[in-house]
Amino acid sequence: MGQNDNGPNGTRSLGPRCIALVGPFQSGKTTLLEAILARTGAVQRQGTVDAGTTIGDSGQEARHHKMSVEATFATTNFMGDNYTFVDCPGSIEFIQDMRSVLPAVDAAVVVCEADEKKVPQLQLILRELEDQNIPRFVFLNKIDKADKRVRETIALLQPASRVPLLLRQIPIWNGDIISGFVDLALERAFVYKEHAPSEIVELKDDNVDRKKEARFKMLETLADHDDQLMEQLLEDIEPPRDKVFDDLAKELRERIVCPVLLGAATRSNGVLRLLKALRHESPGHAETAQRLGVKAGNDATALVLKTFHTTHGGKMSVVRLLAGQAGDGTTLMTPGGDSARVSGVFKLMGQHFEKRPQATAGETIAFVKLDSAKTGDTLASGKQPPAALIQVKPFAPVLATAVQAKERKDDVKLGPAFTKLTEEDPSLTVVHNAENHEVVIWGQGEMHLRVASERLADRFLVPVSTRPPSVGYRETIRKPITQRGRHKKQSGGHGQFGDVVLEIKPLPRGSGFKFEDRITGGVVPRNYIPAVEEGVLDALKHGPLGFPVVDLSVALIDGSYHTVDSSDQAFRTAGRIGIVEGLPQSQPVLLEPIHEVEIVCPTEATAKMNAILSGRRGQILGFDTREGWDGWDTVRAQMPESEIGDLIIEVRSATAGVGSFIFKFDHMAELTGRTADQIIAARRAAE
Ligand SMILES: Nc1nc2c(ncn2[C@@H]2O[C@H](COP(=O)(O)OP(=O)(O)OP(=O)(O)O)[C@@H](O)[C@H]2O)c(=O)[nH]1
Ligand SMILES: [Mg+2]
Repeated sequence: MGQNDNGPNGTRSLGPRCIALVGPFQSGKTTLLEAILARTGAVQRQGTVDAGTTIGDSGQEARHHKMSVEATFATTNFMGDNYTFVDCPGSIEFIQDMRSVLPAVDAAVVVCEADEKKVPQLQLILRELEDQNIPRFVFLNKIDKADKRVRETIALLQPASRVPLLLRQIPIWNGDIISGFVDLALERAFVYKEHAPSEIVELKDDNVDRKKEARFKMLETLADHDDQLMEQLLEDIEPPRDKVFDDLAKELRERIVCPVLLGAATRSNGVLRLLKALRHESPGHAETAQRLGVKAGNDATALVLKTFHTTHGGKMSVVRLLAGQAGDGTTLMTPGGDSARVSGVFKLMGQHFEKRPQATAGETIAFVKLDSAKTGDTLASGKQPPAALIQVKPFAPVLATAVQAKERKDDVKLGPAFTKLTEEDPSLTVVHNAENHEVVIWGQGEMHLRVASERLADRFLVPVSTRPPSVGYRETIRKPITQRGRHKKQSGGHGQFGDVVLEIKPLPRGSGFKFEDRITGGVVPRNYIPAVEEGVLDALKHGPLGFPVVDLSVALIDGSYHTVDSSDQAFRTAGRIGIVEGLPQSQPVLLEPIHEVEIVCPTEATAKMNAILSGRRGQILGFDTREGWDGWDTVRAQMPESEIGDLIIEVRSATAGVGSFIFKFDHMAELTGRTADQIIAARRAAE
């Protein structure tokens, strides 16, 4: 076999590796994992996504939707070394799992295809890798249905990467079909075999020149960071093969190039070459630990990549052990000072776990019942709490749904289920609205929320129903009024008597509510006044239009009492009556929340954003280029909350899935006319 089989590092093993498979939606990551597992003998036969037989999508929700919805781990062995591959979801909505895993991997394989529409997504993913300094290969997949030159494809994909995409293989065409490839570093030609290693063949004449040219291009790019190689190229000296492999490995590790390999995951084409490139060129855990700033020493140090709860109760923390050893009985501490004892180490293969003895540095394994550990946590075995190696901040949520247990008896199970749900996926947040008792799950998109409610049912055994969350409408008044509120009841012995006169006045937007006591001469005794205010506040929870009333002042200016029949209760009722009778005459008006929205999108979609925002009663505040993002814009606008509800769906469809936004409350604005009438009517109908 060729030089590459020993590799630039000879036979020295770098220990167990952890490699992420990432890339745009549906590019073939799960299929590639399957091909890798079949090629390395971890599975007997390569499963397919369509038949629902892959390890990567073995989770219930992934199977159901035929797409990955969480990171899946599978450990295998290749040429004597332990490798854990992490199949990450491609959908932007599930990108959080990828972001939690990336910091601890040695390298990523970015699986992509020659599809122009997926370039913005590719850019987004490469961006994460660039920002986190992760060495990365591109695996140009689906080469079996390539309909353009690979060189054209590279040109198409290049704008998504800040570093050069370095073509390492060129295809061998047989008519319209790619039948094999030439490895430009090995200088060998291979013919693809379905589900078997490619076969070395003689390089044919017409490919010799193409190879020469492409190889020169590859070397030229490498030489940009290697003066010696540049000199050799200029002087027409053929660089030694070892030198080329060394440069490939070095420049990958320094993240100044991104090598591109070709293949077809469904046929297992190009998979062995990919594995060999990973073996010889990707860094090992020692380098990864160094990148993360792990202190040298004997302590076990690990990062939690994912947390999940099995139906049978156990919490699993998938960790990458970056240094030291850990097994049953090892005590690990979080940066917060909580400690937990490892009581079970498992090797992962999709949904399947296999108990195993102690783990050594570099391995990716699952620990059970580390109750205090969260995804993203640094764990260490020392006496002192470790410093956190990383901080992964989830993306801000963009879509919400209100949820309710389908059966009342499950209400008590909801709280713990939400805790587990958000522990598993930190890009979901659960918000309890104290005002209307609504429970709202916030997430990254429609599918994300759908999977969240499926998970509540499947994993945590609480079936839920969902509906759009209510909008934070309010109402206020436009006209001042003075209103009497009188409560008098004579029933049998003890009666009830309370009598107040309220001066009700509008206040400027954002003032909230003010209560004033302007009683003179004790016409309402002091001790009843708090009860009047309580009654007023109670009535303001539900104004004449059906919403909480804000931005008004209520002054208690007059009233009367009865020495026997007056009570707190009677004055509370009187205060309430004053408001209930007064407000309808004060020209109530609906208020709707307006948020400031900041949309980010590729520049070609900016005009579409303009139209989307205008169509949703948005007021554009300005456009700008997105800082640090070539080819992207930022659009700022003010927009009613009711229109933000499903805004993300439209934004995503106008941006090939990559547009997003953040928003924050700005002000309440009066809403009149037909839209207001409809909202008020809907509210009445719901009551
Ligand atoms: N023709 C062809 N189709 C492929 C290849 N690899 C994957 N596919 C198909 O592409 C589709 C998506 O494959 P997956 O493996 O689920 O892709 P993925 O990247 O894991 O998808 P997500 O995880 O949902 O982003 C499936 O229908 C695969 O059969 C390939 O090499 N050639
Ligand atoms: Mg997948």
